[in-house]
Amino acid sequence: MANINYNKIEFLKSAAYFKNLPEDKGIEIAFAGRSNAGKSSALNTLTNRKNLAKTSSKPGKTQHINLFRLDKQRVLVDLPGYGFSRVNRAEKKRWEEELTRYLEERQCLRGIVLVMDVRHPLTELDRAMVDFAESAGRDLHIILSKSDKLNKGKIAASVLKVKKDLKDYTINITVQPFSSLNGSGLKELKQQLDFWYSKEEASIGTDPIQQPENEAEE
Ligand SMILES: Nc1nc2c(ncn2[C@@H]2O[C@H](COP(=O)(O)OP(=O)(O)O)[C@@H](O)[C@H]2O)c(=O)[nH]1
Ligand SMILES: [Mg+2]
Repeated sequence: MANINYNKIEFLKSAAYFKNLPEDKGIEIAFAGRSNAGKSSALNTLTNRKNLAKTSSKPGKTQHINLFRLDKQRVLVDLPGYGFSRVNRAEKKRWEEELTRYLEERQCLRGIVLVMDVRHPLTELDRAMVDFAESAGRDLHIILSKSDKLNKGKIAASVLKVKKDLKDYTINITVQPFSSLNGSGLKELKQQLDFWYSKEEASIGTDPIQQPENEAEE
């Protein structure tokens, strides 16, 4: 299994629409979660950056799909957070359509990391996200963030509850606690990503994905 250096990451592209995404090549892993769940912090902790997400998202572009390149074949995708009250209905609808398309059609999407607050996981919108993943047949790795806010017993109870609530889904779902504050769970997260990025390595092909762009797409 590949041992990937997650610190070696560069901005690739920012896409408002599915059609603006780079060519469907290599392996993508997407991070999703409701706004404020700790997705940006988790990405920053993973990549050892102060503000990875900010490097690409200009104001007003929070609803874009941001792609970052780890190497020629491996891409990390930062999906827009959901449940954001500032987003109007039209914007929400557009986002749902683009997300559905991304989950259903993107061949190179290997797995989704879903970030949820360990203290209140599986909100209605999280459920909708899990259902999206289930109907698109996409495997999920759930990280229960902000684990530094709870004691060991309560963390274990939250993990167990999420596993139990999701036991009837047919996709592979793994669950782990995580803290961007103290780095606990980082090793497990990297192991899962290494696994996904290594899966079917032989079939990735030799063509590199496109080169990074400096200009973000409208
Ligand atoms: N205590 C603690 N706070 C966190 C953690 N991760 C994120 N936060 C805080 O939660 C808030 C939202 O985090 P952010 O990463 O921006 O969430 P996003 O909207 O999902 O990208 C910020 O105030 C973070 O400092 C964590 O692991 N522990
Ligand atoms: Mg964020």
